[in-house]
Amino acid sequence: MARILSVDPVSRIEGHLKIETEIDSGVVTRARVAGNMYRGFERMLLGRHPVDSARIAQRICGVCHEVHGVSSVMALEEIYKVTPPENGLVLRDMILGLHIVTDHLLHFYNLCLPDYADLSVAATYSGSDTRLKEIAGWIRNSGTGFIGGAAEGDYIKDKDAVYRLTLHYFEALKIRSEAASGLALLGGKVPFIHALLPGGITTEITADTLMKYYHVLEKTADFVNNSFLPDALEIARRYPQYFKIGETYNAFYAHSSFKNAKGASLFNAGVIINGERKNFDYSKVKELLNASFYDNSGKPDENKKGAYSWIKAPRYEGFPLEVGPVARFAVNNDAGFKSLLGRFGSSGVTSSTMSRILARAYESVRLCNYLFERSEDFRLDEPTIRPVDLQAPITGQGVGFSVAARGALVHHITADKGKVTDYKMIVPSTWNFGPAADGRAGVVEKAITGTPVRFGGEGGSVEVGRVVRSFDPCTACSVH
Ligand code: NFE
Repeated sequence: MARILSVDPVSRIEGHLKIETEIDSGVVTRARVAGNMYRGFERMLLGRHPVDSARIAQRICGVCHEVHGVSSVMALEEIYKVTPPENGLVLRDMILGLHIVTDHLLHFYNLCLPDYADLSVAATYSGSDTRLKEIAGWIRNSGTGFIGGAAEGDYIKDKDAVYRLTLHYFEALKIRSEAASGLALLGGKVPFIHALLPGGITTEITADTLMKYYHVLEKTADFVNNSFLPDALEIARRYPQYFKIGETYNAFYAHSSFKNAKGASLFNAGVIINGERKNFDYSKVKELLNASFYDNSGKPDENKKGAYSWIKAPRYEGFPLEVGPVARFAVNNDAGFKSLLGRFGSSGVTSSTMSRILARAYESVRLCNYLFERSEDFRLDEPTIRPVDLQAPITGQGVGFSVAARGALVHHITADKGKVTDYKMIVPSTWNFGPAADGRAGVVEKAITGTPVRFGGEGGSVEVGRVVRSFDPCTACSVH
C-alpha cells in the first residue's frame, strides 16, 4: 500500500523547502516539491531608483549574492545604454567565476557530502595529524551531531576515507573564507558586493590587489584539482547506482557566459528539448502559476485553491527545463565532461544525481583555468568604469542574461522617469524546483519520481535527500 512521506523542511540547503513523496513497493511514485516561503523582492524594488536594484537584489540570497548584482547591472546597462570597458568586464568575470567555484565547494563538502559519508566517524581519530586531532576533539565535544552520525543508511564509514573527507570538509571552509577576501578586494565587500555600477566597477585595482587575487585563486585551484575533483570521483565510484537515480527530462537551458578578450565564451547559450538543440529565445519563456500561490496578475494569494508552492513554474514553449552545470555542458556538448561521464558508462551528457555532483567539480576545474587566463586581460593603466549620468530621470527596459552557480539567471527591469516600474527575475532554482503545470511535473519532481527508497524513516528517505540535494537547492532564490 502506498504511504506518504514528507520532509519539511529539507535540511542542509538554503531556504525552506518541503518534499512530499508517495511511496509504493519501495519506490517513489509521485513527488511534490514546495517552496514554503515568500520573499517579494520584485515588488520591493518598485518605485526605487533603478541603480539601487544592483545592491538590493543581492540580498535575495545568503549564498549567491554576487550573481544577482551582476544580472541586475547588466539589465541597467541596457537601460542606461552603456557598455563597461574591457577592464570592467574582466573584473566582473573574475568575481563571478571565483564566486561560483566557492559556491560549488560549499555545496559539495558542506551540504552534500554528509549524504554519503558518515563524518562523525572522524571523532574516532587518534593519530598524529594535528588538524584531524583538533577536528576529532571538536566533534566529540560538540554534542550537536550536526556533522553526520545518521543511524541508518549506506554511508561511507571506512576510517581512512572519512578522515580524508572530513579534513577536506574543513579545508573547504577555509578556502572559501580566503577566496571571499580576494572577492572583497575586487567587489568592495563580500557578501553583497557594492562596487557594481552600470558601466563597470568602482573599486581601485592595484598590482597588489591583483597579486592577492592570484594568490587566493591559486590556492582555490590547487584545492579544486587535488581534493574536490578526486573526492567527487571517489563518491561517484562508490555510488555508481546514482547515475541511474534522479534522472530528469534531459531538457536543458543555458546562457552565454565567461567570454575572453577575443570574444569566445566558455559557455554558449542554447536550449535542448527532446534531444534537439535550439537557439535560446527569451520570448518563449513563460512563468506558469497553476500550482503557485499567486493570482493571475502575479500578486501573492496564500489561499489559492490547488496551489502548493510559492515557487512559480517557468516553462519554455511549455517545457520544464533544467538549468545548472549539467545544462551548461549539455548545451555546449562538452567533450571533457562527456568523457568524464563515459568513465562511468554514460554516453552523452545526461542529468542524474551523480552527474550533477561531478559536473560541479569538473566545472570548478574549468572555471579556475579560465580565471587564470581571463585575469591576464586586465590592464592596470586602463579604466574599470565608464561614466554614466545616474541622476538622469531614465526611462527604458533592460534584460540581464547572466550566469549563476545553479544555472541561467535573468533580471528584467523596466524604468520610467528614474523609477523602477516593473522588476522580474527568472532564477535558476525556480526552473529546477518549480511545481507541476499543465500536467507536467517540475524538474526536481520528475527526478525524485522512481527513486528506490530503502533507508530512512519518518525523518525522510536518505535516497530522496540525495536526489534533491544534488540540484543544490536554493529556495530563497527560487521564491525571490
Ligand atoms: Ni540562492 Fe542562486 C541564483 C539560485 S545561484 S543560490 O540566481 O537559484 O545559483
